Amino acid sequence: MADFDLVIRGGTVATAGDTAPCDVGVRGGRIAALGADLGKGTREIDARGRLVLPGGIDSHCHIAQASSFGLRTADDFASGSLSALMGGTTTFIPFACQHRGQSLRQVVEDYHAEARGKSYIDYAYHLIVSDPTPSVLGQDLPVLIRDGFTSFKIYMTYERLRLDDRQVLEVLDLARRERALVMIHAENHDVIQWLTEKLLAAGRSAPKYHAVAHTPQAEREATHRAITLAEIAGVPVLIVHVSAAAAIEQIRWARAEGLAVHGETCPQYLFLTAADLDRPGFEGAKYMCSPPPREAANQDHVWRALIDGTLDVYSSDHAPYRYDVTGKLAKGPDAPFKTVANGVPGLELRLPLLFSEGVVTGRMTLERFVAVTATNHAKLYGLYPRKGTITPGADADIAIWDPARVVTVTAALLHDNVGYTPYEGRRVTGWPVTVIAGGAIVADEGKVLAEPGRGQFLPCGVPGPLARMTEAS
Ligand code: DUC
Ligand code: ZN
Ligand code: ZN
Repeated sequence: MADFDLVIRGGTVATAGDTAPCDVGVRGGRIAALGADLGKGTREIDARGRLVLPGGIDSHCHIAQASSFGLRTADDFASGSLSALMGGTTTFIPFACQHRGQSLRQVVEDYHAEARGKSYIDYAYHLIVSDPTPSVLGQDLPVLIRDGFTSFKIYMTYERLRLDDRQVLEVLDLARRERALVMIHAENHDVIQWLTEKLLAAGRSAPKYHAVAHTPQAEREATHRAITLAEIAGVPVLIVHVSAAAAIEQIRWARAEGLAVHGETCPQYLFLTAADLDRPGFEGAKYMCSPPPREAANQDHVWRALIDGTLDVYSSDHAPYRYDVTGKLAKGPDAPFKTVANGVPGLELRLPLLFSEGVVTGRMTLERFVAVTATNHAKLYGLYPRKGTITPGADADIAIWDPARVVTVTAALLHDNVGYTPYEGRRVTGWPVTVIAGGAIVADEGKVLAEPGRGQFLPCGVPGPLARMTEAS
């Protein structure tokens, strides 16, 4: 009789803390043992020459979500989770998005119905709170937080989602009382509106002007204000999709003041630039997201902040809209930039892009890669140590990487429903060739070996910063 259901033998295991040659024994869907020369497994994987990493956690993606203009994202829980899985991500945390007037509890029920039977990977939800009425703050949110929805995103811009400063304070105060984590989209709404109106009045309506309207100063000011409001409310906060060097400086300042301010960035701020929005014709629309990709020189600042710990997590902000009338072209091929759906896809390439440009180049350690792609997400959102690491007792969610595999990216290779990738034609080195979720081999050499619906809903615990997480890994 075998000792384990599965043994991954001869690989190099990396966590956020260490890298070492080590076998991994899996039993009952969990990691049962780490060590040299483990006993026999019913199944065995020869991982010689390979890296054995925790499956990625993508804690910022928009799946089966309706925008405030009524457009629906191109990916549902089946295509989105499959795309994540094939890129080495084994847990994702999309949003259950409340539009104004909607009951938050009903919104959560609706997303549960969307995900059930479809997701290939385990999932949790953040809530998007756009209507913080007294009953939402006093009744719905406290109950939802206790049910495992312990993080929520709020917006300082977007006409139909944004909260004013007083509402932001009220949400932060509730988060402090109930031990939840607030994620803030920090851009100054009035600045963006004012610049947009001036640009459009001058006939500057092409996609490239989106990056002009969403100026870095608007991000810097709102980041500072978000930090200040969290300081006044006395609660940790996470600034999501940080793009501008000037916003990063605000986070550094806050940390130096001893404030519990966390930061997230995304592939589009490391690998795309504002020049991508100026591609011929209307092609720039494919690269439009908020905040937008910045000038080329800005990328270095984002890299440094992700490497030195100023930014804690690296997520995709996968917000998939096809380049057709269901998405980017809904208002026509010449629509003014302000009417084009915001968002870029990135679930599947998030990890390979960072591995190739970060780890393979020697810019980022393997341990830091694991921290910003998996471990810190689990800690931040109360899923650690069940998720995000390789340790006895953790779920056996593992991506086995061939660190030398060279892949040329093309949309046809990907499993989302977007039809294009902003990273078309790039060559990446390193690829997650075998993916294991809950102890089962769910993907191998490009083949999908799992069924939709195997993924389970994960209630989140107390977010790390609220549980006094201070450790920087
Ligand atoms: N910006 C967001 O805030 N959300 C989704 C996509 C985007 O570009
Ligand atoms: Zn956002
Ligand atoms: Zn987003």
